[in-house]
Amino acid sequence: MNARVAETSGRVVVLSGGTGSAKFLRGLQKVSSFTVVANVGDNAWFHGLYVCPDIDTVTYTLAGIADSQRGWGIKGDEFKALGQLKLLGAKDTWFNIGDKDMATHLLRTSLLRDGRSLTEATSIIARSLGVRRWTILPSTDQHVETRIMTAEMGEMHLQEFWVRERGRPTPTGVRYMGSRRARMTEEAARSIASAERIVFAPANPITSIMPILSIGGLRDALHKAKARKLAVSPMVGEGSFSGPAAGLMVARGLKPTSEGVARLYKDVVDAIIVDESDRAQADAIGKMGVSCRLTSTLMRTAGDEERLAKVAMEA
Ligand code: FO1
Repeated sequence: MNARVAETSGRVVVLSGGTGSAKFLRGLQKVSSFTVVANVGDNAWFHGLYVCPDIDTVTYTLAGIADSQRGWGIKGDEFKALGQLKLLGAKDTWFNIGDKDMATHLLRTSLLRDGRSLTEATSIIARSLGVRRWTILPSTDQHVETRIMTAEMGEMHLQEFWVRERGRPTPTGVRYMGSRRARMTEEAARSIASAERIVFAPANPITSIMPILSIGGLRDALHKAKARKLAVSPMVGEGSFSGPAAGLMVARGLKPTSEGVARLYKDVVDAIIVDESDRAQADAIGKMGVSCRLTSTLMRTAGDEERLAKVAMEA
């Protein structure tokens, strides 16, 4: 392991996506040290820069500089460079990269061009922003891309589907391009193998957690891990807190509910935390061999975030 990458902090590992996961991690920050194994399937190239939205959302959140209202980017950021790019006729200016956020992508891209791995670049950026107690690890150093098949417009990158097309085309399928060739990083493998508890954050199962599980070696590593493994369901009723989870679950032939999430994760988790309003699903989940813990999963306040994190540490 490179000397610049911090040793795994604590023995709690969180598999994480972006917005929903960030709230949960903000609560967990008050309760425990942890290592994040982050999704990379939403990574994309814009204006020659390598943008890693989920890694950055987690980094900015743990650094206390995230725009938590919007759910992505840096609070108080401006979009002057993007405005100038629009003026110059650049393409793909629908993806709103802020000026300070752009500095992250500039540094990361130049580190990658200098031969550093994504793991090293992530560590350097996180440490520069003051994130020391928590370790953020990309699930792989290779490029993996979540691609959405749609009825109206064919296949596209997740960011094109969600941001450019505002999630409007009907999703008919999902694939994780490059995931079969990609290998989990040594750092992620080590943290999973030595974890006492592995938590799947309340993240979009199809665009945040499944791209992580699709990476070579990762599912096996979870099977072998001695840790208690539990998921926090992002679904309440037939919808999610944010993002396109429900439509994408239906496209994968799953119920857009916590029961559907449990079916997706049943071979890799021992337990799932489900919103108490969905207690009617507890029996079906139990029959899958996954134990079901009911509690309020809403995270409206900092107190809610911390309380849910505590439940996830005890369940
Ligand atoms: N989401 C949007 O809905 N619109 C945007 O313009 C946008 C820009 C953006 C820039 C940097 C970044 O790190 C994230 C950004 N996101 C934006 C969020 C992102 O599209 C997704 O929510 C995640 O990739 C899924 O976790």
